[in-house]
Amino acid sequence: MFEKYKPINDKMYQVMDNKGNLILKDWKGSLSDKQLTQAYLDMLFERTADNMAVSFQRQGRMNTYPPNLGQEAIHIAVGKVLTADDWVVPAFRELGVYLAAGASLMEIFLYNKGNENGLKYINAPHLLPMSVPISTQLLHATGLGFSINYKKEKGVVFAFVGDGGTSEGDFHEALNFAAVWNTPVVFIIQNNQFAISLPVKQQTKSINLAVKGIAYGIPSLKVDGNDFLAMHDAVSYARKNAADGKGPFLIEAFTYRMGAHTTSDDPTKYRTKDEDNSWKEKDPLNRLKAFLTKKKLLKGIDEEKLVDEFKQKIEKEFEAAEHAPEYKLDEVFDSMYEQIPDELKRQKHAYESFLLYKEKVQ
Ligand SMILES: Cc1ncc(C[n+]2csc(CCOP(=O)(O)OP(=O)(O)O)c2C)c(N)n1
Repeated sequence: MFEKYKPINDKMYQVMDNKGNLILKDWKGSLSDKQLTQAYLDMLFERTADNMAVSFQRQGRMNTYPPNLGQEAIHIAVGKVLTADDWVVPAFRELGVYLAAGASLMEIFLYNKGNENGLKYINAPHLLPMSVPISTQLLHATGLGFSINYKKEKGVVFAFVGDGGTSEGDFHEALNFAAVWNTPVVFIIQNNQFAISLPVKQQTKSINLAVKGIAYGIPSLKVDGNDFLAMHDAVSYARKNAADGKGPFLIEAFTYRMGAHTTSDDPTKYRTKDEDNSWKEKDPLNRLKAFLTKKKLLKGIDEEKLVDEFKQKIEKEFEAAEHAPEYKLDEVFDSMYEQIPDELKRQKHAYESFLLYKEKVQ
């Protein structure tokens, strides 16, 4: 299906242009009109929640937050192909995927308020916690894939990493072993052009990031990550490939982080207005919306009213996070070892003394 898109030729798989017109004239997707419309609404929900998360942080009600603005097509495409048998191994910028896997917004807000209970994902048993140490999660993904084969289970692992993460040794080890052991892992590189302030051109001399998979013997594809239709084709194919026992697949989702790296970052320091504006034309929501509008699929949908309803729902989830109980100190120390080592006991005691001191001085 993707023979024409060899990474070595740097050809990117795209289905529609920036105005929602089909580039591949005889293209037929696998989603119904209803599912396509729902995908757009899911992207809209992700964007609304993401914008509100940034504003909660600005109001001083939440800690640092990594915005997802511009990367929603990747997330919702994966959300649409996930099955209950599949696993999600995140980095930290995949909001729509966490929700599709069953995490609640309340949990996500809770985590970003510094409460680790937010990583429990009560209704998402196959979603791993976000991974702040860059690329370490990919080794877990390969291990999970190995265990699926070993236990003869069904299911596929979706593993995420950023462009910057491809420079870490863990990325290379994970890909190598995933290929050698023929593990059912779909690696998705969200190439959003920057690792904080470092542009991808200074990250690697490779022609693109998809070729890195080819080097390890993994079929790989560069995809327009702002084109929902292309992303959905790619992740559906990769999932089937893995589920059929054909091993890992790598997707470079070519996109742009339209917001800041996190709420502590100021991107105007390292990129230009022109660059930002050129990517606004490729906004993934506008593109899918234009495609659906041409097919008259958005008739009868009052977007403004819908966004208002989304906002009320999101506000409720945030308030629930604000009223959630504090986590117990024991939880910070007790989960790693069966028997807590002396050094950790010492640290726990020191921390307890600090908390008592804080209580006294407040
Ligand atoms: C091992 C490690 N090194 C450095 C950092 C600091 N750090 C946090 S995010 C980041 C950039 C990550 O960029 P990328 O992988 O492209 O993902 P993006 O943030 O663009 O989604 C860095 C260097 C870290 N968290 N972990």
